[in-house]
Amino acid sequence: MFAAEKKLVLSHVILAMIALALGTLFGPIQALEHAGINLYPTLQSVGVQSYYQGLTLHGVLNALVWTTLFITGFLTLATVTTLKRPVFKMWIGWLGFAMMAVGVVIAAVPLLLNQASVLYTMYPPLQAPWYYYLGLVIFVVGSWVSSWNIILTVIAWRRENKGQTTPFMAFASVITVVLWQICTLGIAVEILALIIPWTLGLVPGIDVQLSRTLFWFTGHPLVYFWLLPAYVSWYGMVPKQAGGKLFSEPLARFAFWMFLLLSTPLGLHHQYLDPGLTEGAKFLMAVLTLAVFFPSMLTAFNVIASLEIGGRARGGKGLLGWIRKLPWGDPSFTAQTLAMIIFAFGGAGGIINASYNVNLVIHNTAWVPGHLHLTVGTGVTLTFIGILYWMLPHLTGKELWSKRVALWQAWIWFVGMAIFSTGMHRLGLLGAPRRTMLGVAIDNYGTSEWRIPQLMVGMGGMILGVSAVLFFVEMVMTLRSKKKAVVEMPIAEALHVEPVPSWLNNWKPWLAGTIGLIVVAYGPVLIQLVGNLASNAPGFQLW
Ligand code: HAS
Repeated sequence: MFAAEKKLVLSHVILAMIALALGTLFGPIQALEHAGINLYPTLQSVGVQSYYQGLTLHGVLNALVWTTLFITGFLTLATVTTLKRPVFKMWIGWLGFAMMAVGVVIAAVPLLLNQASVLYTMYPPLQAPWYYYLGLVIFVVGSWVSSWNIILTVIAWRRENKGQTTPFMAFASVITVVLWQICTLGIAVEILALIIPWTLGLVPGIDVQLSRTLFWFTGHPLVYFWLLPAYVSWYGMVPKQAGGKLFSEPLARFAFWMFLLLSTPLGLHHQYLDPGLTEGAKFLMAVLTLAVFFPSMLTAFNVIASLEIGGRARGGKGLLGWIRKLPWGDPSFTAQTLAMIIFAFGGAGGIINASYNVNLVIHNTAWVPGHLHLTVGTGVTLTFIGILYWMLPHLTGKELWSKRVALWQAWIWFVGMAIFSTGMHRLGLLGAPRRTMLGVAIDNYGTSEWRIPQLMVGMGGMILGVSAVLFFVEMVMTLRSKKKAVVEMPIAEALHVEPVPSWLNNWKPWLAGTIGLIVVAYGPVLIQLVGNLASNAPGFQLW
């Protein structure tokens, strides 16, 4: 079924994996640098000029390109399969994919030439050539085009099935891409109205604070754009893989609405320490950030309850005996469940980050990359890897090459990340800065207490490198395999089939609430920043 759609999705997934392969290459190299082994002088002979160029490639390819391509492909597949309906228009899907591919190629040129080492946050006044930002715009617009196709598919289905409730995974996919549409308006305005005129020399300078604020308007909900597709799988697929059912579908739908409502008006929690933004606005966004804890806890409860149903259906007894009975021999299940466990620690760290005064201790320290590797680097990425363990066979009709290798890969990632991010968190608490060559910095302003966590970062990074190699070997060997297999998408049933209340099936109030909250939270901030516009910062290339 859906041969044409499968081809489209496979193209997304393969390009996503190529980006991940190149991006992760720099992970162990950076980790080794933190442990005092600096390979960058050697890498100059192959064109990588500095730690900062490597870090930018790592961040852009992993956090932006791998995630966005995988997500648009995966959500397209989840939508058409659960609606049992072809995609709205095939050509729209290919257009979106082609734009993303072209955008990546354009942005890759200055990145590889070391002209765009501005890190993935691209904070002005660091300045890359104009065509780097153009490449990013084309990439993001491509992801919009793919998202519109998902939205139009669901609209068409709703017309054809009047009065019926949209199946959960299609519903959750649409919420995710609508969130993406709304939140990327920030970065679109930043690049088109501020950065490109500035890089072309059409204006004397740039307003640094306004551009940072527009960046985080997108940059925070971006993390939920990464996370929600993982939740689509944790709610919609993992319960089936566990041998059970989804504990409560209405609760899952409610959590998704809450994410749509609350994801965007939070960006200032990345800017607590920025001057020129009012305390009131920072306080409001701190409160809203802590409110996101609520749908996250609903998710934890619902997902763990669903796992328990599965474990007990497989014969698990006692308070925790069901955990042992879960299908730990299935690499797709194991990778995703390990991702959940690691994510719980990342989420707890997020609450620490969000606490206004505690943020003073960790902001701009190595703690933050510790947090982001638990969340996007594992909660999300290891989940996507787990999904690929059934999805690649599903798309290609080929059997997964080796279950055993895939299982080792997941466990090695889990152990490597636990060591790596504990090292990063400790370094942060000891005051080590982020985005800094720590191996070099220790001679100037480090202390002997940094030594052990630095070694943990180096060691954890190498272990993660081994896991990444196993993953890519698994994927390449599966693609080359001659063994045929028919693997279906796992779709979980709900424990109780109950009618979804109309307030959970009606877009209008939720969209109105989302837009209203954004206006309340960001309106005064933007009015103040635009009112005091200071387009005076020249561009710098410090690398
Ligand atoms: Fe964050 C910085 C606050 C979640 C990613 N975050 C970052 C950055 C990234 C990032 C990339 O308030 C760095 C950006 C940069 O470069 O500067 N974050 C939070 C909060 C949450 C949170 C409150 N972050 C995420 C997610 C991310 C992500 C998700 C990516 C996917 N974050 C911050 C703040 C900063 C920040 C500040 C700025 C720091 C600074 O000063 O610069 C929350 O949404 C987290 C809630 C989640 C939970 C976990 C629930 C657990 C679940 C799993 C349950 C299942 C289990 C399995 C346990 C509370 C759902 C059981 C299994 C069995 C077998 C039984």
